[in-house]
Amino acid sequence: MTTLYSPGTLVYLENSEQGWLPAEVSSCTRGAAGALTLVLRDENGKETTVTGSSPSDLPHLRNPPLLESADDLATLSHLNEPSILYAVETRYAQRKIYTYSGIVLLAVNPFEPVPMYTPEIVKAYIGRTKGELEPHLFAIAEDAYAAMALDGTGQTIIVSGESGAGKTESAKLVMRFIAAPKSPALNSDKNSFVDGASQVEQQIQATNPILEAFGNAKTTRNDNSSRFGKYIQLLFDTNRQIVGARVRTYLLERSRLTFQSQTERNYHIFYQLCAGLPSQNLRELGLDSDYSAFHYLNQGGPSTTELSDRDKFHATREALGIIGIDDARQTSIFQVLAALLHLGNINVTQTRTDAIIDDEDPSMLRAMEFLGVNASEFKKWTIKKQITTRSEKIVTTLTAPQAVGVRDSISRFVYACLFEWLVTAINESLTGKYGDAATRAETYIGVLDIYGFEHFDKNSFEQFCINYANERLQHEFNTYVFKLAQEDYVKEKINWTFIDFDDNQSAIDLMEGKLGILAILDEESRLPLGSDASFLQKLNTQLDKPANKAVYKMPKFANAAFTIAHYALDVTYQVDGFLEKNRDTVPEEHLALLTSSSNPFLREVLDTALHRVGGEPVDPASPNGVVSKIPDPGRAGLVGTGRGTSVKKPTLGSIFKSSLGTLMDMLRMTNVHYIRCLKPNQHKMAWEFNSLQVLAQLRASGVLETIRISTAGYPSRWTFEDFARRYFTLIPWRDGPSLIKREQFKRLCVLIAQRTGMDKTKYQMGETKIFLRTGVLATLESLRSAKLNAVLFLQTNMRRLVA
Ligand code: AD9
Ligand code: MG
Repeated sequence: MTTLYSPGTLVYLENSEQGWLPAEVSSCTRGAAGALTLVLRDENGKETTVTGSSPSDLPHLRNPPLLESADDLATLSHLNEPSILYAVETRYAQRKIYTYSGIVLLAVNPFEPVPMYTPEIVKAYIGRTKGELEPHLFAIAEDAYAAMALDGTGQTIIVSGESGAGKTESAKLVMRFIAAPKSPALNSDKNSFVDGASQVEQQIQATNPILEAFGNAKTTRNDNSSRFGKYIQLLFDTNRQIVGARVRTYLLERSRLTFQSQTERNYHIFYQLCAGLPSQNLRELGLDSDYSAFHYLNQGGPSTTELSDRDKFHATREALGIIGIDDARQTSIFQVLAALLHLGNINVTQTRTDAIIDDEDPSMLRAMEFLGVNASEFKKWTIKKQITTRSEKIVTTLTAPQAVGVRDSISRFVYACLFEWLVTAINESLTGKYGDAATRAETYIGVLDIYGFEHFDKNSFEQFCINYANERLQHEFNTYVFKLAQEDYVKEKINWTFIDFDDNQSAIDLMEGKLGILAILDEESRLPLGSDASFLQKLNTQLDKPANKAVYKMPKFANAAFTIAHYALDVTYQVDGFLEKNRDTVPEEHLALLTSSSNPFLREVLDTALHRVGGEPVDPASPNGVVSKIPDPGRAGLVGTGRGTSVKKPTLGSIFKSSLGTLMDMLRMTNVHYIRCLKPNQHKMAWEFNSLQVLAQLRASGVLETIRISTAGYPSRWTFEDFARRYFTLIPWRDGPSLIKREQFKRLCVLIAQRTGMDKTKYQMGETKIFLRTGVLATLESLRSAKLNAVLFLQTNMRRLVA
């Protein structure tokens, strides 16, 4: 410890506002009990005294200025939280938004257009390996492409980060790079299509405006927030040519359709429709460019993006056309959307106890006309409920709020089916009508754009699902990075004490295990009299026990809530609404009305969404009945293969769990690449960096955890041969070449370590590889380049002398 700190040593001083401040040791005294007292001077000249006897009590060491903005954090000689943060911040200030952290690419949102995606830059990254150029999304994309091209192994690029961090933009750029690497128009307007691009490339790009129109909305965090998870597989044939693609979506947020908070909006498509459709068509649909009359649109605050809604509408229509949805079908889609808006305006009132709807309610008549459903049947089953017991059927009346609940559940259900239908249509177009692209495909690169970890003031079922997904992704990440690393140590028989990294398996078990939260929720959801309150009670009796102490907590101050200790953070969930959201039911009678609608388009939409084509359940893995070699990440269906009362309707939670399971199986079969997007500040300001906020995200993304593990271990590992061939120049010239010739690589490695005076605690020799701690490679590299320069200098001067 005495050697670590001396006057002049650069350190970080902990600071409650900024996280850490750079400082310098100005004096250093050792006390009687071995405690060290340091006087630190920060950049403003302010002095602070720190005393401690173990490294954890003393300030973190800071890197020399030359290394502070290294483009791979793994190469920093001091790896600690402040150094990482400082490196990312320094780079961001230099307009360098990308930084590697070992296998992860960190991407800080610039919040303004940056000239980093031009055709020249695209070209520069093609064919280059990851370390050759500045860190970039394109380097990750090229890395994935090269790995796929090498032996056909499937690849997945996982893009994560909190809302507004830049996942969707990054995913689009990656897709563009992979799908159209030589395209000249990559830097053109984001929503225009690449000129001269092949049909496949055009179709792939068309998926973005469509999915964004129907699945993105303005939220407080992001004006264009994705409200669903997306996995797109770009399919390649044996010649590594792109032949098609396949999209899977996860858990579209349904509540938004019928409710938005004041600062948010409904899905973009509704505003686009009102702003962009010619007035004649608007009139036919009973709509108006002023949408304030619609309950589903006027709860949200005034829109700030109205101007572009019209342009976006044209982009959406163009994209729909490209994937083969012609004008007539587009009109059918718009009719269903209009029907939903009218549905939301159905006036439900109440007598003393019972809900009533006027037989002539104009919104109801219009909505039913467009949906092709009998209005009086609709009305009946909106204000009444039928319960089937073993012996009889009992009809009861509903209250007005309950009837509104039924009305809104129908809107959400139809919209979710429409979204599912669109995804199917996109896939038909991208795999070819008869699925021939899927048959021709030999391998693929998948891009996963999924919601990051969420924790708000009030967290509900949606946050539970999102955080559950993140918990599983984090687990895969841990497994990938840490377990594989440790297995390598065992295989190579090096001395290694297993460090106990924070495995989050217990949190996952708590959520999805046989007796876990999702299971208890499903059980409760199936009880006719189940309630959020009794769900919580069951959670507490079954889960609040010593075995779960570390992960499950009953919050002290919040009522009707439970807390999970996630890998990133403790999150408290309010149980209010869990049951209803999980059940996600439309009454059976309404389902029957909708599926026998006189509107053939609506019937098709529902049949597709319910996984029934031609009346028969379809294998979701091959929607066209075509068998593909490419494993399918599964689809997040809405309702299982059964209809009617005999088959249990799967709950949203169970559907999500199974589609996540399929996705994880799939990830395990691929090489995984990670992009972690970071949001530098909460108000979307270009080039403003809030250290504490970024630090929280680095923690939540597991990046810091990876670094902690890798500094404890041996992050660099080279085969004896690679190491020997690179560094044999560092030992006397007679020995090197002759040992290389005799292929005595291990012996060479030992010699190199000895002759360069490598610290014995900094490396270990395995069976086939040499393992190095952080920082060692940096030293060797600088020795090597010094040596090479010296040789070069000698050669040049010798030549001159001879001449
Ligand atoms: V959410 O979880 O879907 O709410 P994302 O997807 O993480 O979120 P998004 O990609 O939509 O965020 O980015 C938010 C905004 O940041 C974009 O609308 C752009 O204005 C801005 N952004 C993101 N990445 C870039 C970039 N590489 N260059 C310029 C960017 N602007
Ligand atoms: Mg997004």
